Amino acid sequence: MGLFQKLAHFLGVRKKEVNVLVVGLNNSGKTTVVNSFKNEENQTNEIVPTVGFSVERFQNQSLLFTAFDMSGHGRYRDLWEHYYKDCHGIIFVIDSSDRLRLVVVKEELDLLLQHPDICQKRAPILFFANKMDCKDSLSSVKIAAALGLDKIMDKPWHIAASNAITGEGLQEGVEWLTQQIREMLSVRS
Ligand SMILES: Nc1nc2c(ncn2[C@@H]2O[C@H](COP(=O)(O)OP(=O)(O)O)[C@@H](O)[C@H]2O)c(=O)[nH]1
Ligand SMILES: [Mg+2]
Repeated sequence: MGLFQKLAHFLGVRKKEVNVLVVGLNNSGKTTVVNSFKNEENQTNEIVPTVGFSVERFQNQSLLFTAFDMSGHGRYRDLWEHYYKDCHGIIFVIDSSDRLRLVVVKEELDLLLQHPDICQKRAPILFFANKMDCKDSLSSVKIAAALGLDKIMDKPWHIAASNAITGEGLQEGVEWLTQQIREMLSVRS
């Protein structure tokens, strides 16, 4: 069974829709990650366009992925924060070769973690230290340290180095996220 099918399979037995947000700065690799989850059949892809801001949504069975860029100098913040309320899990994609913008990534992560719709829930966060194949990329350990991930106490989190183009590292990450969402939903029901 493929990666995505595994996740959809266990979630498919549930009536409830499960929402996974895919966030990160522009150019980090979100669209590439989401595309790697798609299979040929049974997929819908909706792009919600707004001037200067777009949201990509992709649904398969009861699993809905919503991806957007955390950029635009905060002008579109209200538009993307609107999606925080209903999310069950978050995939945070980082370009690990973009050292200059790591400080911006940290600012966005801190704002995400402080947001009222996120800080109240135990939604698991999967970080992809993406573009691990690039010459200048930082290791996942260094990214975790730069972002202060060890300070996240109230939510399960995990960081995996990835290459979204070849798919390397994606499976490990998604398996972790699947397990976490499963536990979270079974505790609640
Ligand atoms: N070398 C390398 N390039 C990547 C990787 N993931 C994405 N890219 C490239 O980075 C660029 C931005 O990717 P995209 O998925 O559009 O980023 P988004 O803006 O976050 O949706 C594209 O040219 C991708 O082909 C990766 O793991 N390694
Ligand atoms: Mg994109």
